[in-house]
Order: sequence, then structure tokens, then C-alpha cells
Amino acid sequence: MTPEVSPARLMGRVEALGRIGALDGGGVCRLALTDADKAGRDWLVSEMRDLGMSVFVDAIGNIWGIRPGQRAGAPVMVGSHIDSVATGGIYDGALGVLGGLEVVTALNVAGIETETPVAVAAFTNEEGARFAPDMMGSGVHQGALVLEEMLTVQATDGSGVVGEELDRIGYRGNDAPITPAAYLELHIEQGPVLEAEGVRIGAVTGVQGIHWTEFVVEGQTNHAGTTPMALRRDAGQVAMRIGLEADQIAADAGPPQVATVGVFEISPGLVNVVPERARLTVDLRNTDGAALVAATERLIGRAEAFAAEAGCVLTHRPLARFAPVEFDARLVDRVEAAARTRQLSVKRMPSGAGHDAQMFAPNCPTAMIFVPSQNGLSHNIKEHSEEADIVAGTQVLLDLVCDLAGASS
Ligand code: HGY
Ligand code: MN
Ligand code: MN
Repeated sequence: MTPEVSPARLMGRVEALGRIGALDGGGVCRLALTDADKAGRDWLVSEMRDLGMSVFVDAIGNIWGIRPGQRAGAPVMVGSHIDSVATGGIYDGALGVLGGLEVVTALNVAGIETETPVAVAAFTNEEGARFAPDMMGSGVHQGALVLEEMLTVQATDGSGVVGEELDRIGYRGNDAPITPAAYLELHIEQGPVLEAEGVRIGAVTGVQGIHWTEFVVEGQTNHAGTTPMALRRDAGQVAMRIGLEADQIAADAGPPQVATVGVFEISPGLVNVVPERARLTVDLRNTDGAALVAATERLIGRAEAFAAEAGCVLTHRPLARFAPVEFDARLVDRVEAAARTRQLSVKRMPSGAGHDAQMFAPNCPTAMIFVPSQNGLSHNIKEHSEEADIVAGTQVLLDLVCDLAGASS
């Protein structure tokens, strides 16, 4: 029998990390590479060291701790991220890292050795909210993104550059990335499915594709009253049409296609001045890679037409381009079996959100464990998951690690 998760110990860490970068009204803001992110990192490294783990940091700031096994070699790795969006909840990402700490703690307390080492990881800038793309750290760690390119990425709000911010917070390391024997990620579902169906565990089969595109429209300020519509070069109007096109793409395609205009800025932003500049981002996602490519092509084509019709200049750039990913079928089966062994209802399902796991999937057996999100809310300060579900998901993680890493008491 594998050791049991301690609810108090696990939730104590969830609450402790949740106090770092806490927002007054609840939730957290630990944007990547900010002081709050640094504080979370420092706390995590201290926890890892207290557990007797050796701690490593690579050149993009990914952190991983290793609990030695009876033999050296590639570890079974569990992990996620501790950076958040600006309106973050205390569970998104944190659960995968803290569930990993609970796994190691439970093994230590039970005096259980594993044949292979066990690693717990926290990847840099999973969210991509301050520096695009998302999954930046895990993408570099696993070879999907180029380190030198990522180090020069500017914050979308102009607040810094990745490499300089890593230096500033003291997390530009030089440990070599590793490819684990297997990668498991515990995460909140961040959607409505498990709760709606009354299912405790999600055995995640893969992650949908993600395309982020930034558009900048340059027009001309003019008087809102005296300028006939035909003589305007209205950057705001072009931006709105691009946003509506994104909506129409999702409507025409139907589920699972989704479209989101997350950033929408127009200037000078005065009630009686025709806007001269607009900047917006469009996030398109679909489980069907070809449909997603076609959706992005349609969006860009229409955006160029809108700008030409309005006499405006359009520039656009990809902020993220990730194809859909399938997880290792046998490992997904083992997630499902581990849940059933604990008499937990379980459902196989794709992930609507991006995760660090998608970067590991091409390189090693990879799978994810979902727990329900209350009202399907996430990237929202009211994000919540029930303690019983968090404990259940962590127990499944612990059981799987014991199985995969060859635990023996
Ligand atoms: O955007 C995402 O899906 C993830 O939260 N980075
Ligand atoms: Mn996440
Ligand atoms: Mn997130």
C-alpha cells in the first residue's frame, strides 16, 4: 500500500504559497519574474531543501528538486508552475508543484525508497501573461523553444526583458535541462466538465492547439465631428472588426473552437478623437490542428482586408503557435486505473488550457491528472477546488509515482 496524503500538510502549503502575491480581494498576482514570483520561488526552494532534495535551476529559471533513488538515472518528474496571471487563483499551477512536494514528504515520512529518483519541478512563465508565449520555461527545457530567443522577449506591457528579469530576481541558472523517465502533472481542470458530471478525477488525454496573435493598427487621429466616415483612417474601427471576426470564427466553427480578444488598447483614447493606433491580441484554440491553422489564416486575411479598406497600416506577429498534443495512452490508462483503485470516478478528457505537460509529451511518457474547478472558474480570483478533490488528486499522483518509480518500504 502506498503512503497516504496528509490533507493538513498539503493544504498548509497551498495556503502558504497562496499568501505570496496575495490580492486584497482574494486570489494572487505572481506574474512571471516579478518580485512576487521571486518570493514564491525562494519559498519553494527552501521547502525543497527542507525535504532533503537537491535543487537545480536552468538558464531560463526553471526550478527542479530531486529526491535520490536507489539507483541514479532519469527521474519520474511531477510538476507545473507557480507563476500566475494577474487575476490568478491559488490553485492554477500551484497544485502540481505542491502535490509534488506532498509526494516527496509522504515518501520521506513513510521511509519509503524508490528505485528511480523523483523530481518536483516548477517551470518559468507557464502563463505567458507578461511574456509571450506561454509554457516558455518548459518549452525551452524540452527543446520546443529556443533559449536565446526567449531571453530577449520583451514584456507585452513593456515592463522588462526575460533575461534581465531572470538576472534581477537571481534565477538565471546554469544547470542542464533533463528529460525524465516520465512526467506527470496534477492540475485543476479550469473548466466546467468534471463538476457538471460529478466526476472526481480527469485522466487527461491531451491538450488542444493554441494560437496567439498580436495585431497593431496604425491610422490617423482626426476630429470625431468634422471628419466624414469615408475620410477617416480609424484604427479603433479596424481593431473592433478584427475582434468581431474572431468571434465569428468561433461561431462558424462551433465547439471546441474558441476565440478570445484578451488585450484591446486604442489610443489616444479620447471621446472626440478618431483613434490613430490600436493593439489587440487574439487567442484561438482547437483540438483540431488543421482547423486551428485555417482559423488563424482566415483571421489574418480578414484583418489585412479591414486595414486596407480603412486606409490603415496593419502589422501582426505570432505570440504563440502550439499544435495539439496527445498524451501517452498507456500512462493515461494508468491514471484512470489509479483513480479507480481509489474508488474515484474518473473521466478521460482533453485539456482546454495549455500546460507544461504538453512540452514533455514528445520526449517522454506524459500524462495529467485533473481535479474539478468550482463553477469551472479559473484565471479568476474566485478560482476554487474542494479540499477533498485536491487530496484525492494528490493521492492518485502519489500512487502513480510509487508505481512508476518502483517504491519499496
Ligand atoms: O493559456 C493557457 O492555457 C495557460 O493558462 N497558460
Ligand atoms: Mn496552469
Ligand atoms: Mn493558467
